[in-house]
Order: sequence, then structure tokens, then C-alpha cells
Amino acid sequence: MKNRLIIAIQKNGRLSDQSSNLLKKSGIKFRYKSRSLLAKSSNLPVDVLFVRDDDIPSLIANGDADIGIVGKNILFEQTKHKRNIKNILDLGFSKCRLSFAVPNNKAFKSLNNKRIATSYPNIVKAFLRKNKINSTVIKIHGSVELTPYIGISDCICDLVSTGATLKENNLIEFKTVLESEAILISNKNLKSNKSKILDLIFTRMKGVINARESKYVMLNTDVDTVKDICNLLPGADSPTIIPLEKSNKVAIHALCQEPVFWETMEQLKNKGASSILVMPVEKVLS
Ligand code: PRT
Ligand code: ZN
Repeated sequence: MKNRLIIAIQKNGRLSDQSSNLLKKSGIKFRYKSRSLLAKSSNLPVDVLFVRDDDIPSLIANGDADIGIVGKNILFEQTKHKRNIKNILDLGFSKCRLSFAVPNNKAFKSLNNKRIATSYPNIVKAFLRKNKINSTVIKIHGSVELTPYIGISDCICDLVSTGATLKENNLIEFKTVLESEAILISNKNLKSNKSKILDLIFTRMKGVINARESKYVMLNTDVDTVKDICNLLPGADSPTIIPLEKSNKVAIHALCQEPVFWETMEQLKNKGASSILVMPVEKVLS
């Protein structure tokens, strides 16, 4: 395993599918067998390790894995690994926030002198310290949202994505402590042979992430509207202009690195563009 880069990803949970997909889109071929812990890539010197997400920072800090994908919330909570791990890339999926919430019939203005139930005691304590708030933090592993109703806490600090869980439990979100998403993390002291493999994977992952928002736009327009049309193309660096057989008509092709909404297409049409095609982009290597 010395010369192979070991990538730890979540075995079974909210991060699993998108982590696997990202590795595959980055050109790492591997086969996942449901009970196995390790899959060897068939085309690159890479092994994929399937574990619980909470174990990923310690595996990397101890050198048992080299890089991994976790929620920012997990990395920030496990403060003891900070010295050995670096966050190298925000991956843009599994977005959520760590927020305080209180039963809606007990809303209060100050967090002072409260009992706060959370699975993230380190993040919450750091927040309280920073804001000079004096409260008690109670560590709870699951069903945090029930604790105010069984008399254990006055409020909670938990992950929220759609807000449906808070709503179901009559809780109101009132302060966000951390915005989280999946991140790529790495051991800070990788040997040079492993760093080289990481560089390759890192560049490819960035290409996959950049491509997510990117669209390839093709349209036709009159020569005298080219400037107006190009100004409307979102995040297009330098569009290609191709003369068409019909005099004074051109085709414009552009890589738009920002979302292209229906509104933009309508504006393009109003400026004289026709045959507007918006196509997905799979990979971008700049
Ligand atoms: O078994 P293992 O330890 O590997 O997994 P796990 O059960 O600890 O984690 P898992 O799979 O539930 O979540 C993995 C990561 O997904 C988290 O660490 C976050 O980074 C991210 N993530 C994104 C979330 C959510 N969204 C999320 N909504 N993790 C948890 N939730 C929970 C939240 O705790 C609450 O119970 O979903 C509920 C709220 O969701 P909404 O949509 O109702 O607001
Ligand atoms: Zn977990």
C-alpha cells in the first residue's frame, strides 16, 4: 500500500453516493462490493476505503488513509486532528448548516444560562466562548431535536438542511454557527509519490466541480448584435464567433461558467438570437 493513495469515504450514509460518483467522474475506476472495506482501483495507484464518516479524520491524521471526503461539520468538531489535516477542496454537495433552534413556544433572545443539547459540543463551546456566552453544553448522539421535550435541554444545536425536521418538532431555527458541505481533506505530510497522485486527482475533481455549473451555449445571431449577445452570456470568457453561410449572420459558441436560466435565454432571444442550445458540460480542464 506504500505507493498507493488511500482515499477514505463514507460507507453508508448521506455522503456515500456522491463521494463514489465524484471519484468515478474523476477517472478512478473501482468496484464496490457491499461488505468489503477496501476497493482497489484498476487503473490508478489508488485504494478506496469505506468507513463511518466520523472515523475519516482520525484515519487520515494517523496516516492509515491519505485523503478523504467528510462534512466540514465533522472536521471542525474533531479539533484534535487539526494539526495533521488540511481542507483542500470544497466539493459543493451535502450542504447543510449547524444551527441553534428552540421550541416555538419558548423562543428567547439570549443564549445565556441555557442548557444546549448537541452532537457538536466542540463547535458549540467555541462559539459560546467567542461570543462570551455562559451556558451548559450537553453532548447527545442522536435525536437531539427531542431533548427540549423531555426536559434535558432548553434548546438544541443541530444540522439542518431543508428544515423539515425542525418543523416537525415545533422548533424554530434562530442562529447558524457553521455552514457545512462535503470537503476533500488530506494528511498534511504526504510523501512525494502520494502527493503526485493527489495532484492528479485534485485537478480532475476541480474539473468535475467546475463542470457542474458550466453549460455550453450555441446560438445564431446577426453580426451587429454580437456585442450585446456576448454581454448577456453568464461567465463566458471569450466566445467563439463563426460566420454562417447567410451573409451578416454568425454562430456564437460559449462556455458559460455560471448557470444559464430560462430568463437569460429569453433575454438572448429578445436581443435577436435564434436556435439557442444550452448543453451540459461533463468535465472542464482549464
Ligand atoms: O454511519 P455514519 O457515521 O457514517 O453516518 P452518520 O449517520 O453519522 O451521518 P449521515 O450519513 O447522516 O450524514 C453525513 C453527513 O451529511 C453529515 O456529517 C453532514 O455533513 C451531511 N448532511 C447534510 C447532513 C444533513 N445534510 C442532514 N440534514 N447530516 C445530517 N442531517 C440530519 C440532521 O442531523 C437532522 O436530523 O438530517 C436532519 C435534518 O434534515 P432536514 O432536511 O429535515 O433539515
Ligand atoms: Zn457519523
